[in-house]
Amino acid sequence: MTTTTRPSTELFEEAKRYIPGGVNSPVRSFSSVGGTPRFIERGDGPYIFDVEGRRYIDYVCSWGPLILGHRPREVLAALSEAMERGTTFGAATRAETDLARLVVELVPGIELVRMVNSGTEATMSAVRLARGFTGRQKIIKFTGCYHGHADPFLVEAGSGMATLGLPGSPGVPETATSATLVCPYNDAATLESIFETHGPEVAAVILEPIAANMGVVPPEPGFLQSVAKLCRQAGALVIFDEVITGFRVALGGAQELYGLTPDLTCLGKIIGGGLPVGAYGGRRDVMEMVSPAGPVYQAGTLSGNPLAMAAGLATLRALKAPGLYDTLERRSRRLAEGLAERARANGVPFRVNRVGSLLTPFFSLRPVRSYEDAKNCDRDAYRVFFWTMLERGVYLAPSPFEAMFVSLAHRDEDIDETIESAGAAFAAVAEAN
Ligand code: KE4
Repeated sequence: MTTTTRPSTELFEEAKRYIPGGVNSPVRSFSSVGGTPRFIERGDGPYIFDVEGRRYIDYVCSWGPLILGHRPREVLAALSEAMERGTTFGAATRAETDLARLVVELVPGIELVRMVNSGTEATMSAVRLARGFTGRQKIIKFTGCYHGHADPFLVEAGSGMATLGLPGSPGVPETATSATLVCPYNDAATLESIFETHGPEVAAVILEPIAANMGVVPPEPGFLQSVAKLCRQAGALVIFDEVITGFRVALGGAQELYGLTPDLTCLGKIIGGGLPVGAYGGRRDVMEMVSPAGPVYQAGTLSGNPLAMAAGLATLRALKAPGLYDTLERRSRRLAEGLAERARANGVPFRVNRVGSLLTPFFSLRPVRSYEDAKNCDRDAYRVFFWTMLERGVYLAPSPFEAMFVSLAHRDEDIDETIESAGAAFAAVAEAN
């Protein structure tokens, strides 16, 4: 293992000479919290270690994929076995069928599934498929939801778009977003009025069944049911973007948790076990429109890559063990309650939105139920909290519009240490106010 003594500050300056903004994905730049991103040398279990050897309890977990923690032994074993046989063939392999069969077994709404290489590829393909299947053009998304960086979604998106305050993006032609209608999340009344005006032209509604790119904002009771009902009445498809929630909030994702089956589901992150995998799947009659079975074209050189399939299979098979989601629930609840207790002890306005091991700390007195609510939270307080936690060895998302992820590698002592550090971080927030 090569260790470098050059600090992150120097590495970041060099990176910026060759990579836009010094990073390969904007949110990693720490632009929302300021300062220099830590260059990470390695990970192990619940920890990551930066190039200067500092250890952090990691709650980013690569933005969700690492539900088993870093370097889980079953994933490393599967990868080294697969690597002995080569890395990629550009041809059909058994591993692709094995992972597809397991996804069909685990995700209620998926009868047929196509592997791609990212969540963005999954969502953009699902929207193309919905348009091809219905013969309609319009899609509806929700403000603050993020579905990756494909053109049709870059309107009032969440995640890095929210972090950077980008209402849209240069380079996205008007023609690409003119068929994208936007509705506030958790606002069934506005959705109904959009359908009243545009219903017969709507191909699909795409949404995160639990929003996690404006921070975590769960669906209000009845909201998902209203989406499904309005779509059914209008002949539009329901697309659940479960790139984050898939295999995270339950083994069958949010659709299992809420007992609501969409027409199409988009997956990413956990399905690849830390390697690049996205997937989209759903009703057989819809998915059979996908090339070469049907006319809707979509392709990818490394889709279903054998190494990525091996990592994904090892991860999903490990998640089938009984009781794991109860463990995640118990530890995550203890973390959320501990954070809230330390905030109260320091008189800091604070709340945690949480579903299972997916949670976001909000510096707000009021409930956070929409993108507007999330944008009104105290971002300066989050910045102070973030840096104090980082200096105390706890690595949170460098943006208030993301989530914390608890993995099965986070033990009780790590949760306790995190809560301890949060006490000092809330004191620093109170001090700064
Ligand atoms: P990717 O193309 O980044 O694999 O997935 C896009 C995507 C689609 N749908 C949802 C609900 C997502 O959260 C994402 C990507 N998530 C962000 C973090 N919130 C990835 C982190 C990043 O952009 O670097």
